[in-house]
Amino acid sequence: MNADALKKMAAEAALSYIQPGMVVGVGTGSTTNFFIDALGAAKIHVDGYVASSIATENRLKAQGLNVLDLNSTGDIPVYVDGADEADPHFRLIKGGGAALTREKIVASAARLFVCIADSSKDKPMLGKFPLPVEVLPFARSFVARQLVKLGGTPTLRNGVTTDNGNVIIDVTGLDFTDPVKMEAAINLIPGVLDNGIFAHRRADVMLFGSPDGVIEKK
Ligand code: ABF
Repeated sequence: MNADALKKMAAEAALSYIQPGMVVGVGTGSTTNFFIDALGAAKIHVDGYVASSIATENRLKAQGLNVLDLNSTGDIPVYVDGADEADPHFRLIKGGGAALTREKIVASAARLFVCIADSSKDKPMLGKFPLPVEVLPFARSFVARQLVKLGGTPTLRNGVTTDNGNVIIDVTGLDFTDPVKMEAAINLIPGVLDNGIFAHRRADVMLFGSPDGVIEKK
C-alpha cells in the first residue's frame, strides 16, 4: 500500500470521533485533506468547522462545509490533524506545511486532539524531521543565531510565507530528550511566533494507517 492509501485509512477512521452538533477543528496537510473529503462525503450535521489554515478553509468550503471563526466558538470538542512525527507519548513534530502556529492554537482550544498519520510517522523519538519554527521576518537572522546557541542548525525555508505573513526556519540537530523543555526554550526567543513541537499540547489519540489496518493508540 502506498502512503496515500494509509493516510486515507487513518483519516476515514477519525470520522468515528465526529458527532452531530459538534464544532470540529480541522488541521492542514495531505492527510487532513483526506479527512476533509471524508467529511464532505459523510454529511454529519455538525455545527461547523474551525480551519487551521487558509488552504483548509478553502477545501472545507469547496466541500460545502460551514467554516466558523475560532473567536466565536469558545473551546471546541475535537481537533483532527496530521503530523510529521509522533513519539510514543503522542508528542509531535508538525509544521511541514507551515501552518503550525494556527494548528497549535486550534489544538490547544480543543478538548480532544485526534492525530491522523500513516504509520511511517510513528517514531521512537522525535527529531529526524527538521523542526519548523515560525518567525517574524524582522527577527529572522537574530532568531537563527539563537537557534544555533540551542544546538540547532537553522535553514530558512525559501519562498514560503505563512498565512500570518511570517517566514519558516527549519532546524536540525536539536536535542529532543525533553521535548516540553525544548518547545518552551525556542518559544522564549523574541521573534518566534511558535515552533512545531507539540509536547505541551500533545495528541490525545493517535490513528495510524498501517498495512495491517488502522492502529489506534490512546
Ligand atoms: C500538518 O500536516 C502539519 O503540521 C504537518 O506538517 C502535516 C503532515 O503532513 P501530511 O499530512 O501532508 O503528511 O498538520
